[in-house]
Amino acid sequence: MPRTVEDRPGDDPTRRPPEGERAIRTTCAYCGVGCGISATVTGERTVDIAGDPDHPANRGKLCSKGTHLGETVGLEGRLLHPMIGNKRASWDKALDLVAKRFKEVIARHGPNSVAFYVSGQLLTEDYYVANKLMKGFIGTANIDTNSRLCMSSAVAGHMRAFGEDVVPATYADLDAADLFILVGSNTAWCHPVVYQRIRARCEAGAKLVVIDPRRTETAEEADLHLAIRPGSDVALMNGLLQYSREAGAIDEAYLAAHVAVPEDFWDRLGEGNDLWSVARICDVAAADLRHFYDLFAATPRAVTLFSQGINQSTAGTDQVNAILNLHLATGRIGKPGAAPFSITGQPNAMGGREVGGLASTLAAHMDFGQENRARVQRFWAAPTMAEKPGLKAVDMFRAIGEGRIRALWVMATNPAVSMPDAGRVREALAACPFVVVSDVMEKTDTGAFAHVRLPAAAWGEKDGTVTGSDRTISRQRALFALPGEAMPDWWIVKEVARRMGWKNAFTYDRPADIWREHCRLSNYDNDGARIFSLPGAALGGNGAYDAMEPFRWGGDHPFAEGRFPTEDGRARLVPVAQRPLPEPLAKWPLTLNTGRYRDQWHTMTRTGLAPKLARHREEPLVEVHPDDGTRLGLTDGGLAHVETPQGDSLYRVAFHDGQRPGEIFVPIHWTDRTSSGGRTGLLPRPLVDPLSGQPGFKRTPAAIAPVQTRWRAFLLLARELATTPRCLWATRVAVPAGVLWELAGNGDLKAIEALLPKGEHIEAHDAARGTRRIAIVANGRLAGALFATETGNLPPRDWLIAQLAAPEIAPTLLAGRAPGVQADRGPIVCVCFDIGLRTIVAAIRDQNLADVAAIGAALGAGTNCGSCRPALARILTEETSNAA
Ligand SMILES: Nc1nc2c(c(=O)[nH]1)N[C@H]1C(S)=C(S)[C@@H](COP(=O)(O)OP(=O)(O)OC[C@H]3O[C@@H](n4cnc5c(=O)[nH]c(N)nc54)[C@H](O)[C@@H]3O)O[C@H]1N2
Ligand SMILES: Nc1nc2c(c(=O)[nH]1)N[C@H]1C(S)=C(S)[C@@H](COP(=O)(O)OP(=O)(O)OC[C@H]3O[C@@H](n4cnc5c(=O)[nH]c(N)nc54)[C@H](O)[C@@H]3O)O[C@H]1N2
Ligand code: SF4
Ligand SMILES: [Mo]
Repeated sequence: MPRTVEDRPGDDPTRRPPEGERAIRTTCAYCGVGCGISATVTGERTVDIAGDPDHPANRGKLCSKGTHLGETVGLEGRLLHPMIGNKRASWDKALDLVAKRFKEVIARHGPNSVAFYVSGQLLTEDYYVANKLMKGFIGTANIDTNSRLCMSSAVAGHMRAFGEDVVPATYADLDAADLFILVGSNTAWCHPVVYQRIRARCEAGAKLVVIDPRRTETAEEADLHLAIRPGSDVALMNGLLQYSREAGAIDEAYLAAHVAVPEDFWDRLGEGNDLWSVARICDVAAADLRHFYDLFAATPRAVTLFSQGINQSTAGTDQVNAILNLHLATGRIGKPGAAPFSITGQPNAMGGREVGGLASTLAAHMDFGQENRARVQRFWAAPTMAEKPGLKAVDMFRAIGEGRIRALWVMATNPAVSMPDAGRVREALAACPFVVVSDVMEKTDTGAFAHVRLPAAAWGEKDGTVTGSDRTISRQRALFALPGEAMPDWWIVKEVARRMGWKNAFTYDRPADIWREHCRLSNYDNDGARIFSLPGAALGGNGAYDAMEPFRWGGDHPFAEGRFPTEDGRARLVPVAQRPLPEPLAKWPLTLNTGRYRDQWHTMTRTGLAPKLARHREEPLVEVHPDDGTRLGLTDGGLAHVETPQGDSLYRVAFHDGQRPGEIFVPIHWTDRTSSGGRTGLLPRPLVDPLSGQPGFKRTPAAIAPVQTRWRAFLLLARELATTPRCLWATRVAVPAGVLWELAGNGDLKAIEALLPKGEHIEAHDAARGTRRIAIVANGRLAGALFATETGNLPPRDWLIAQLAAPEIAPTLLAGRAPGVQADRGPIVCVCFDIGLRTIVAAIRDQNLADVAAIGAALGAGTNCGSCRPALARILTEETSNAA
């Protein structure tokens, strides 16, 4: 097996410079913005991260997640060897076993009895090989991706309107727009670098409208925030189209030349989409709605950006088409600064679409039409082509649960956490006769169900390409040698394909070989009917691949000429109507919304390693409107059970008047590895959009109830625990030099004390308050501490956390504070410079700071990645109104 940098597959060892010598240009591991990174390796597993000033997606900027990538490249927790069951196995044994079991199941039960569940976090080259193996050689389209949960409604919407899945915008359009409409997107947290580009344009006079049921930090900075009733986006957009028509803002010439309009389109739109009806359906003030509609009608250069508030709905595709209708009908497309813009979540969601990684597409933007199948079969010299679309994610896991799929391979995704109704998904995984999981981490909730676990190369080790939201393809480049026995995903899939008998079709030695084949397929028999075509220039040799600069396929404005990839060359207006929104049920009076935190990525397998990223939100919160909270007997900072028909989970309550009454919000990030409750995947229904198959994650009927515990505690440890502490509430965060568990429960504390490491005990007890404080000293340093109380207080964690790294034990350790006075900084707001809320508030008061820039000048806060700038703005507003 190749083990060193020099002999890993396909590497040009001369390319990787010795440590510290020269920066390597690569792409961020996280979101679909696709920021370029300039990485300088400083040691065996250490790297300095900076934004790449020459990358068109970010021009040097990075958000908090990208900035702190260096904290996540260590090897702790990594899966470094193939595992069969709980035993280490050689690659040969593991790969042979996977190939053999898949072949056996296929021989007995046919190709449709096996499945791959893959991910937008694979590189394009990985994705291409997996898709080819399944659809051309195994002969079924039962390969779906977590992008099904992410942007499949956008794909379906694009196909209906344009005839092909083409995003008609680029980031440069953001610099030219006069109006931004962010619908169902918490851009400030989830696409921060795009958001900063939008803010920069707003500072030059552009307007920002945010449409989100919650008042997010994105919404707080908007010129107008419409906190619509969840699920009412079609009404809102149809109302706007109708209003634009009345205001004379329809581009009749554009429609006549370039768009097919169904005969009764306008008549149907006219019904019930007047301003007053829409204001009622959306539950917003008619004056605000009119303000938005007037702005749109008056502003030709408008970009509508949308993400999960639109896509993750059982009406997601209709919601997407309502937005596309608006842009087509008003001619706000194909011109600088005018476009509908689906912003993608994962780093390579777009690359997955390009190779055809969804069960509903074949390859290279071709569907399962007769001609396409024949064409791809010819190109691949494939023995058994998939005949029709395969099972989409939710149906796939249902089929596994019903025993129709008997062998599953999961790559780069964590469905035991992230699928809707994840309790059923776990049952399905447990019942599946053969489960393979390729992951970079040793312990994941999904890996716990695997018969075979395969160690994949992680960011910083892998090599290949990704495509960002605006069709820009960039290279991810390896910074480190492959650790342990980890191997790139493409190599793993290829080796299994070869062992299944298809040696000649899977001969790749390096990612560049796969890339060239992918480019060729995009151009194969393509007379221009498919816009997706990769330029010949990218077809050069390995050297050209290594040196590849970011480039965009499809040009800046693929529809600039008004020609669309449909049979008649016209785009389509698609009639869509608002579906009735059900009234809450007596048993489930609330609507549960789920989404993301600024500094965590999905199931936290990587961001969970970075102490700085843990500071922004240390526990999973359920955000509740204060009126609901009081009415339902909750306390701010207390615990609560959230229950839905699918399951229940536990959260810390946070009152937040930015929630609409009747609606609650929880994060998606916590897992069984990082919490006892707080696992959100258990809660949503497995209901999907009928066209795209994307689950409706944002609107689940729910109930909430307070939970009391006898004691509260925290456990500070220099070493990771093997298992989650057993008590009602336990959540973990990484801290410098260790981990911190926040705990609460009713049972005996002895079980928790037993988790402390061996060493000398220092203890203090206060029976009256039920307080116990224990510190463990080993080799003269703090190895662990447990602070617990029934009725008393727990000290701030900051100083104690720092003691894990202190060279000696402070005499005041059990008091939880330094000798002398120690000001508590409060919750950390700026993670880059480690600045807390109290420090910021004090500076605003003492130095009369009037704006975010002044805070930056005084403290540095917000001047690096900028992710906390919305939070700083809010603190300023609060302080100014307090002062008044
Ligand atoms: N920090 C961070 N960034 C990320 C990720 C991460 O895990 N962490 N993940 C990446 C991925 S894969 C994705 S897909 C993106 C997701 O990025 P976003 O889509 O911005 O994130 P979400 O928090 O899922 O949801 C967006 C918003 O939709 C709103 N919403 C809910 N229901 C409705 C509705 O009916 N109508 C409207 N108009 N809005 C509604 C929610 O209140 C929420 O604020 O983020 C990417 N970036
Ligand atoms: N309730 C609710 N659920 C949701 C959502 C929501 O908004 N609400 N959003 C949905 C969306 S949009 C998304 S994208 C999904 C995300 O959900 P997941 O894809 O399940 O989340 P991740 O934590 O990103 O999982 C990636 C896994 O791949 C591993 N990994 C990382 N890099 C590599 C690699 O190079 N190779 C391999 N083989 N493994 C790797 C990581 O360790 C991790 O275990 O969640 C979905 N689920
Ligand atoms: S916005 Fe942040 S997470 Fe997304 S690609 Fe850029 S640096 Fe990475
Ligand atoms: Mo996503």
